[in-house]
Amino acid sequence: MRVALLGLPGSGKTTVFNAVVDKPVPLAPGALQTDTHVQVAKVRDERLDRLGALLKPKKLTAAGLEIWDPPGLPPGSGERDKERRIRRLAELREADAYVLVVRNFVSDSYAYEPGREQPDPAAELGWLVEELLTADFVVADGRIQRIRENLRRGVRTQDKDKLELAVLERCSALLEAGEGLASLDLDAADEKRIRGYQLFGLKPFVLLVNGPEPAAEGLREGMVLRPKARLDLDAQVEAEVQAMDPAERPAFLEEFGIDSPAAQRLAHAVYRAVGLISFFTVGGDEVRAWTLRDGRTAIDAASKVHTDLADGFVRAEVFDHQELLDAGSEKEVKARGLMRLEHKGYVVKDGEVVHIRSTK
Ligand SMILES: Nc1nc2c(ncn2[C@@H]2O[C@H](COP(=O)(O)OP(=O)(O)OP(=O)(O)O)[C@@H](O)[C@H]2O)c(=O)[nH]1
Ligand SMILES: [Mg+2]
Repeated sequence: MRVALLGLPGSGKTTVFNAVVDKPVPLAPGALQTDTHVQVAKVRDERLDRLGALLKPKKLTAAGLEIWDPPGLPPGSGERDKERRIRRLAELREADAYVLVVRNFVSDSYAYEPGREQPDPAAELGWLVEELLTADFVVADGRIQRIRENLRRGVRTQDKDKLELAVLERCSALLEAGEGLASLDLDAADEKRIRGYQLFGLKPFVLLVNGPEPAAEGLREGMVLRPKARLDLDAQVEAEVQAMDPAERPAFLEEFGIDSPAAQRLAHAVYRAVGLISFFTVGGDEVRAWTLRDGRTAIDAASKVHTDLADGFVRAEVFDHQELLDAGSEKEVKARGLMRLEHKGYVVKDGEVVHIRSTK
């Protein structure tokens, strides 16, 4: 699961990044970030800890979210630099989900726009949404023009092209009207027709208001991307806590009145926005948690673990992790008749232990 942080320069993306990953990157205030930082943030899961305590494997591996921290998106007005802005966004389309970071703290590092020390999260959000949807419009519209041209020339793929064109025209009409694509109710076939364009408007979003206060009136406007989760985070404080020795963190979190660390809250928000669940594998040496989209099947779970497992898939042995904790061992789960043999199409549930029987 690749999660990209998006926001204006100075909104605190790198600070958020440092609050959720294990190896902080240096902040260079005033300097323009040029590269995208990428690290995997571990998803804390008490169920995994309990399985580890029972089975004492050599290795206990948490599920991970790959977090991208790209350079900020400076607001460009209208046509200015449009090409360049759209190209920059193209690389970010590969992410599976986005966290929109808006600044809600006073800052003087807004070098690109003097006099903007006071936060205006609603304006930042509105600008970001417009930028993303404009880029989507350009992609959809470009493709529409090309298909129309192809149809006029009478290419052989007419039927397929016409179906794709119909979906793209629905998208572009919504985008042109300044609406997002969240209301676009695509069936599976139509979704597949335009999946390759990776439109931002069809992806899951989390809204992160970064600052000491939750605040933010007017955030409802410019919400056409319909973030499915919202986080209020003081990234600066959270990054400081994350830089401490893990044993010291809980006391500081309590002092700051923070219920659970940023990494955990961010992971929850992303899980909710995307619709993710966790399943577990328990081998001799390793007990491990994995993420899976809700509604996905045993064969999808198998290919997460290893493509070979999916290729040689025979059956999945499935039981709930709690049944293992209660029984004390896999053998006892089996003896109690709780281990089920499931087919490829079995929909994996949150918290299940899945063992793939495979010919490979
Ligand atoms: N007071 C306060 N300052 C913050 C907070 N988050 C970030 N900052 C400060 O704001 C400045 C910019 O933070 P960064 O995390 O580098 O912002 P960014 O979004 O990564 O910026 P670019 O990479 O240039 O796009 C730094 O000086 C941070 O210390 C916060 O929650 N509160
Ligand atoms: Mg940064």
